[in-house]
Amino acid sequence: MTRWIAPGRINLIGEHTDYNDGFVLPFALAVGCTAVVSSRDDGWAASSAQEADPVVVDRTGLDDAPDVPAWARYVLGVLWLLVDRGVDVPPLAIEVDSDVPTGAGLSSSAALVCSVVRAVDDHLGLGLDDDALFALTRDVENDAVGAPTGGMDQLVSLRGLEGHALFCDMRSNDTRPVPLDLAGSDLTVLVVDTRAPHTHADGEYGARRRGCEEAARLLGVPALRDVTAADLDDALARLDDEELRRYVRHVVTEDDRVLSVVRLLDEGRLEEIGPALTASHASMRDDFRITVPEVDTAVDALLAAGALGARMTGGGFGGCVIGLVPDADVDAAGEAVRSAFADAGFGEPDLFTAAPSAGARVL
Ligand code: GAF
Repeated sequence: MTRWIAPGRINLIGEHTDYNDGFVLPFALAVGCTAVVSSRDDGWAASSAQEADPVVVDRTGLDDAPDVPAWARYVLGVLWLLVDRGVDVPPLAIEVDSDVPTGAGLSSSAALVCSVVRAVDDHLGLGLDDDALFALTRDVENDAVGAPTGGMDQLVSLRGLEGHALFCDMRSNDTRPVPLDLAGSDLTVLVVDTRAPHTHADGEYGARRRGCEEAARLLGVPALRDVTAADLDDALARLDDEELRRYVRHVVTEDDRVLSVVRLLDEGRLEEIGPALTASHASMRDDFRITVPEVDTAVDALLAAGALGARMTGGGFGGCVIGLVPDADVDAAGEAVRSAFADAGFGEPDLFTAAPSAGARVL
């Protein structure tokens, strides 16, 4: 039986730009979710090594299965949406098993849906092309699960490449691997899982997205990607609402930072990207307002301990922080974060390193 794996991700830079048709620069992690598909006699069955009970449904639609838990909607949603697209999907059993931490902002859900999509496409011999695979994974999250996310996580889980970050244009969905030679630069991406609870994350994410769409409407552009850094002051002057102004400033400057980091990486100047990472964090903290005290504390501690740059990664309101740290300073940086958390009375963070790994593939 063929076993597919799809990875979680770290976003190096470009936060909340994907649903504004903008730019992102994530990389795939070594941890991932595996999926195996087999035939059965009747209905569709989803089982997970991380869940006690399998879920079995008949082959009807989403509306007929309102009680399916979220993890199984990611699995069965693939089949529901294929039926929607006119595919005759036979009775199937899908088994998944993941080592991506959940609730840490490392895209365990993208790993799940991407592994299932690749495994189902393979099992049924559908031959979906890159664009169709991506559209299906994104639609499962948006339509079958109901999370209004922007597609970055699925794109990098499908297309990540070892040793590279993935530059993604989220309007065209074109992607290009960009070298991220950490070892050759004696640098480490140190990840701090703050384990801060994701309070209000879902509602706040949707509110940011709606705010950005409203700002684009008021500015008369299809999406905030169409406001360039050169247009920013003029655009801000045309908005009355201070909150919308802050959203626009974050998205426009963040797109610009992604482009500047891509330029530096293309030129082999990895050790120079730190200031852009730190500026991205400041923009998320002060303008987009999606950080929490734990992530701000981790960023400050990493920078004070010698990180070249540090930022929260992912949707926000908790989750992980990354620091770009010289290899020689990694232990001290980790200690600095632990001690800052203890001083602030936060729970113990989890620390690990991350290297750019391959996207979805057969194991
Ligand atoms: C989450 C979403 F799933 C992504 O689409 C993206 O918007 C990210 O938050 C913020 O950059 O991971």
